[in-house]
This record gives sequence, C-alpha cells and structure tokens, in this order.
Amino acid sequence: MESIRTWQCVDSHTEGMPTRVVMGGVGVLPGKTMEERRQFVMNEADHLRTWLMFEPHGHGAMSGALLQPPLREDADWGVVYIEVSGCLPMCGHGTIGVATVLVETGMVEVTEPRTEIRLDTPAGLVIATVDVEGNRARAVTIENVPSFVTVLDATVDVPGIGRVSYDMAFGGNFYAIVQLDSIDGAPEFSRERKEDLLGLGMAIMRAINEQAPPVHPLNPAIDHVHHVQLVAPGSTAQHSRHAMVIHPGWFDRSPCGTGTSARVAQLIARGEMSIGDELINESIIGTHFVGRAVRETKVADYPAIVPTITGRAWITGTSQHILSPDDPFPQGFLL
Ligand code: PYC
Repeated sequence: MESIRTWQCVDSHTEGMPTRVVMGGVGVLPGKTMEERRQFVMNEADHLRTWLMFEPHGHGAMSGALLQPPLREDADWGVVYIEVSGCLPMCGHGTIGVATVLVETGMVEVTEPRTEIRLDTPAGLVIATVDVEGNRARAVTIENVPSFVTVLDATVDVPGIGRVSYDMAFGGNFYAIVQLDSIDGAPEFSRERKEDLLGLGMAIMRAINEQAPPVHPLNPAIDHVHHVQLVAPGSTAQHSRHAMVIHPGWFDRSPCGTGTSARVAQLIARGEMSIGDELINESIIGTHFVGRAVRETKVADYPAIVPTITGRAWITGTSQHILSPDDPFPQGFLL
C-alpha cells in the first residue's frame, strides 16, 4: 500500500445525518478567522472537501467538519463545515456531531452532567452544551446565530407549477419555507414520493434565485437560497414535519439545525410561537430536533430571535482515508 495523503476521521450521525469529523491530516488552515479559513477551503483548497465528501469516500448527501485550532481566545476548538454542496458558515447537525465526538473521544475536558464546548465557527462563536452520562453524550443543545425573517407571504413563479407562496427566513443559512398543501397538485408528503418532492424543492429554489434572491443584510456575500423546507400538511407550531431540499439536489436526513432555527423565527414572526415555546421539528426520516427561541434581538433592521436546538448524535466509526498516488479520483466524483 502506498499513500500520498492520509486523513484520520471520526464518523458520526446526528439524527440520521452524517458528520465526518476530520481530526488529523489537514493541518492548520491559513486565515485569521474561521470565516477566512472557510474562504480558503472554498477558493484554494476545495479538494480537501471533495475528496472526503464525494464518492468513493463519501456519497451524494455527505457532510462533515474539519477540526481546527481556534482563532478566538474564548473558544475550545475551531470548525470549518464541509459538505457535498460546499462549505456552510454554520451547520446545526454538524455542530451536534462535532460536540458529541469531542466529548466521547476526550478531546475536551468532560464534566458530568453537563459539558460546555465553545466552538469558533465561520458564523461566529457557537456554544454547545452537552448532557453527559457515563462519558456518553446523551443530548446536545446549541445556541445558534440570530435568526430572522426577511419576507412573509412572498410569491414566485415556478415554471410548470405556477405561483408558489413562501416565507424566507435565515437561521445560519437562508430557508424558503413552503407549505406543501398550498401548492396545487403537490406530491404527497412521503418517502415514496421523494424524487417528486426533490424536483419540486429544486424548482422553487431555482425560481427564487432567479427572481428574488435573498441577501443577508450584514453579509452581502450570502445572496442566494440553497435550502427549501417543504412543510408537511398537518404541521403545527408545536410539531412540524418537513422535507428539507438542499442544493444541488439532496435531502437533509436530520431535522436541520439551521433550518429549525429559521422555522422557529418564522413561527415567531407569524405570532404562532413565543419566546420560551418549544417546537418539535421532524425530518423526512422521522427524527427530530427541539427548537426554542430564548430571547429577542435584531439583525440590522430585522427583528430576530436567538434560537437553541437540541438533538443527539452517535459515533458510527473511525476511519483512516488514504490517497494512493495513482488513484484516478483524487478529488472524488459525484454521479
Ligand atoms: O443542520 O444546519 C444543519 C444543516 C444544514 C445542512 C444540512 N444540515
């Protein structure tokens, strides 16, 4: 066996969604902030992401995190999120996965019943509180970035479907939130209709990005929507089910931490939730996160809330990935 590169990883899943935590092999990325490190990966070293996310090491719905030394003095570890579609500034399920891995591999000082981990992420400092019992992470609560709605009851012309009504909310990424039963002839909310749900979500995403792309009021580089939350009929402000369609065409298996934050912000903006209320937000595979709004704040001129998300993750294995000198796919591939 000959290798020109070796990476050490701890694999986990958060409510069904993988987080491959890269513990060794990347080295320290250049950059004065984690956002600069994220930009470095995207612009100069995307192979670091694609090799472990794309096939044959990963798959079409793969996700992970590069563990880094922090650049803030108040943080324990730094994280650059990687996934099959790019590098998100913030990823909720990924943070729950990273916190679980750090506790269960002893990479942070663990105290029971609760361990607080301060993570330096491209979106800012994220605090994860881990419920620990017998050295196992039983649940992780993260306080996410301020989340807010940019528009309620917007409409967009979706080719082949017609006018579709949506709310646009930010929870670390932008989310178009669409009530499935508001669309004439929409597919039934079921795993059997996944291809149709995926096609519908992607068509709505394309239409919004062409006709009315959202722009973050403080960071104009965030200027598109890559997530469409198709809300299942019968969902309420206490218990919501959804299919989360993500660019370039896959579903979040987890209930999506940043998407749950956006949904809480939307339900608050609609007057259907209040500070302190709990939302059980269920994924397409039936797993759930608990979302809450803990306080009000503002983002530029938008009223916003600070959400918390609680969920669980499980370590699924450890892996050492090797790049052979003659491997024809040193950057991976996607089908
Ligand atoms: O949990 O925030 C999340 C997330 C984003 C994309 C996939 N999962």
